[in-house]
Amino acid sequence: MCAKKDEAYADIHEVDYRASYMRNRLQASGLLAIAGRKAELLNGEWHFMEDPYESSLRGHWYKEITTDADGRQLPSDFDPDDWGYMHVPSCWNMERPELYYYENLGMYMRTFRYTRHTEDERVFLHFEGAQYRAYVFLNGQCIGYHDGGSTPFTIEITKTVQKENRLFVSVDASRSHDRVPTENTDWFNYGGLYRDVMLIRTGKTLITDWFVRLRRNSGFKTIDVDMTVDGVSEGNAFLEIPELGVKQEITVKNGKGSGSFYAEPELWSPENPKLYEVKLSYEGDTLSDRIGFREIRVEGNNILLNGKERFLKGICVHEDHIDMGKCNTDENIREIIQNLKDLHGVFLRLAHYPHTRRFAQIADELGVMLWEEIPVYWAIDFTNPKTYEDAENQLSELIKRDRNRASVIIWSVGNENPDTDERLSFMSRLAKKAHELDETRCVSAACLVNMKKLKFEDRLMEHLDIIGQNEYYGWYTPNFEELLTILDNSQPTKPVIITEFGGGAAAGNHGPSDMMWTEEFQAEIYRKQFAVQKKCPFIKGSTPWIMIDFRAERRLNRYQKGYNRKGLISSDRKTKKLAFKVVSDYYKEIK
Ligand code: GCB
Repeated sequence: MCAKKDEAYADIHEVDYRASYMRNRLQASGLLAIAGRKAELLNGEWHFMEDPYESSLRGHWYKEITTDADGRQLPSDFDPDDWGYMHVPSCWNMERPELYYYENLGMYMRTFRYTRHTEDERVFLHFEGAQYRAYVFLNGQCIGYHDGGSTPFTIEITKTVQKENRLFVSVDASRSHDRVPTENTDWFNYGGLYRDVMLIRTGKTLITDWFVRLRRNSGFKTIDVDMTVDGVSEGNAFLEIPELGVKQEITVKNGKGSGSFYAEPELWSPENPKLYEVKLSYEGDTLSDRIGFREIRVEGNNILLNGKERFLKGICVHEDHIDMGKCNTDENIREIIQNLKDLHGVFLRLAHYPHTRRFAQIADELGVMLWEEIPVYWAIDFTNPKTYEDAENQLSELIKRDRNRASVIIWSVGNENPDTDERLSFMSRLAKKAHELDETRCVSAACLVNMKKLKFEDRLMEHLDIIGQNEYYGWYTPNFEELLTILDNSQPTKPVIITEFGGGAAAGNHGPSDMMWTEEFQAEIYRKQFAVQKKCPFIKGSTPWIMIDFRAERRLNRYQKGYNRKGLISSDRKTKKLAFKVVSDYYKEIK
């Protein structure tokens, strides 16, 4: 392309250079259901350059202007075809030593060829995750941007795609106060295109979203389906579950369809993770998935799975790997689940943001119940309406992505936020939204103890189905007698999960059990915690903090060295600390 007069260097005076890229926000409403679709992966080696001054955005590099209006070559500052390579998906921090701490803008570019298969074909570009904001440019046009580092987004490119394509994605991994999460977290976000990128082709009409689930309180005998379509907005859709003999017609009107029908599925549970092939077709478009049917609800202080009381024997886990960062693999997920099983556990709290879609798919198969969370963490900008929009959108994208997963039983709207009016309004709205989008699961949040009243008390609890409660007796707070007082003072009318407790230990550091940072000290905290927790009738689950040590830039003492060491397993995964056995012995005992 050539520059218009004076266009080439105008950018150096432009302050609000991001504004022009922020017209088409990619959000939950445009997210495409991809289950069973044939995706063409755009993974592999992309050209990449770190761009800490955001020159690519300021200078509109995606337009690739190399000559002026008179055809004279410009001394341009970019040369994407000459940049080095970065693998997609990956976290750039783990790919090159000099990027270990890099959290600003990274510019990706790749070319791809496209040949239309059918006349009325529609084409979508789909990203499973880009940390944190992604600006997407195709063939010299800005086609949209997305906020939120852990949820997927889709852009239709039917009109922009050509035979030969140049795709630029600027990924901004910086932290700021108005984002979700905000700038201070006890983990490292990493940066980059760290999940799959793909092209999806459909016909003129397509199913954009579906929700298939067992209806609560139906005696496990009613399946409900909702769907949304784009294109032909009236017609008949068909839902099939061959193993159950289900062939159901669903009427679509104004782009939406709903149906309910009788079925008696074998119920999904950790002991019997039964999944059914489910297929939904409409106007030549088909979605298919393996879906489990189960009921989760609360009654008084109890959590009931398929009508039976369950104690949720669990543990928290971050999406963090010593070599891959946040870039997760099936093998890694299976290893985590194996560790959970070695602990005699059945439940994982996926902290503190949505983990890869593959997690819940594998948990469905292997019979693990999940708590999924959005990063409304600590000191979020609760008074900022844009921050709320971002949080609600991340929640909606997560729920749309995973609501056909039997393994997911709880949506969490956040973690450890102080009980202020602004936070109550922000988070109760999120809880309401989660209930609106999904009437079949429980909504929770990990709350703080009211230390003034020594009580589990938080105004948000009224809006939750299950109360998550973090406490660090034995570590940040010393006196276990006080924990007993707290439990005595609390009369929750809902089930409580102790969503965090634990302490730090450097793997291999041994000593007396009163010496901090030793494995013995950590193990002793667990013994004391369980001795207290098991006396408390309203505690219906526990998720100790945490399965594996994880990267946290704020942890800088000689034992931590940039890692939070509260894991039961070391960061290199070679050592199970002494506390692992304490948890495993305790869970083995309880039903
Ligand atoms: C917490 C946070 C968690 C931290 C943990 C800790 O309460 O929820 O994100 O990592 O404590 O280790 O202090």
